[in-house]
Amino acid sequence: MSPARVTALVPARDEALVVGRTVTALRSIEGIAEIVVVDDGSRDETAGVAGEAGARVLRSPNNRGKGWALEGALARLEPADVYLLIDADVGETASEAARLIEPVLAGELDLAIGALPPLPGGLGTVRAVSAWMIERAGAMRMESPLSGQRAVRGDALQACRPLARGFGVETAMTMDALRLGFRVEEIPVPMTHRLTGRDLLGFAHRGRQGWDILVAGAPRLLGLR
Ligand SMILES: Nc1nc2c(ncn2[C@@H]2O[C@H](COP(=O)(O)OP(=O)(O)OP(=O)(O)O)[C@@H](O)[C@H]2O)c(=O)[nH]1
Ligand SMILES: [Mg+2]
Repeated sequence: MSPARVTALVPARDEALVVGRTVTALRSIEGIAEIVVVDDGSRDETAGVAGEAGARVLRSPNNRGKGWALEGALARLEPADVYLLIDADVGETASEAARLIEPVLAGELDLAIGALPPLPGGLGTVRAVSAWMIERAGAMRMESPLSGQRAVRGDALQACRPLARGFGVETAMTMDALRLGFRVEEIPVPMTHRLTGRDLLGFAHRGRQGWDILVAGAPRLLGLR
């Protein structure tokens, strides 16, 4: 039997400062066949830095948001047995993602979600809304419902397509996977990412996240999707 094909997908927008370290760390994980950086209309050198670090780069000239960028990448890529989704801003700590791949490769889980140590930052409102929706839809209590660090079996990810737009992608994927009966668990991972603070930009970011999560989650809660 040939080994399972694992593809890493790294959504990135304006991450030139860190994406190189993330890609390098992913390259240290055994068994990843391909690392694909999904650069979504970055205004900086993200694509060049990612390519130099050894990633394949799928680049879109316009910004489509995280979920649709990932959906577009899946449509273009050769199917994989397992996908590893890793945010571009986790840097060196991406090497810890091996802990997410293992239970999926072992057939123990269909979707392994990385629970990162809590960072100070926001008020937790967006996270609470996401967690509430997931609990309503799938009776699972989550610490890190917004975590973009996840390993997922190819068939489970296919069943959750089309992915929700923008920052709704994680919440919707978890709701869909639970509804469809896939085995979903959180795995603690000692990873970190860029801290979004309590300044104006931080609140704008959270507003966008919250909106995307409501737009993705509401139809699922109402059974419309
Ligand atoms: N492809 C794509 N990636 C994006 C887009 N916006 C953000 N990303 C990437 O998605 C990942 C998560 O975005 P962040 O801005 O770090 O958001 P977050 O970590 O969920 O938010 P906080 O926890 O509040 O900091 C990062 O790797 C971003 O570069 C986008 O429009 N398109
Ligand atoms: Mg982040």
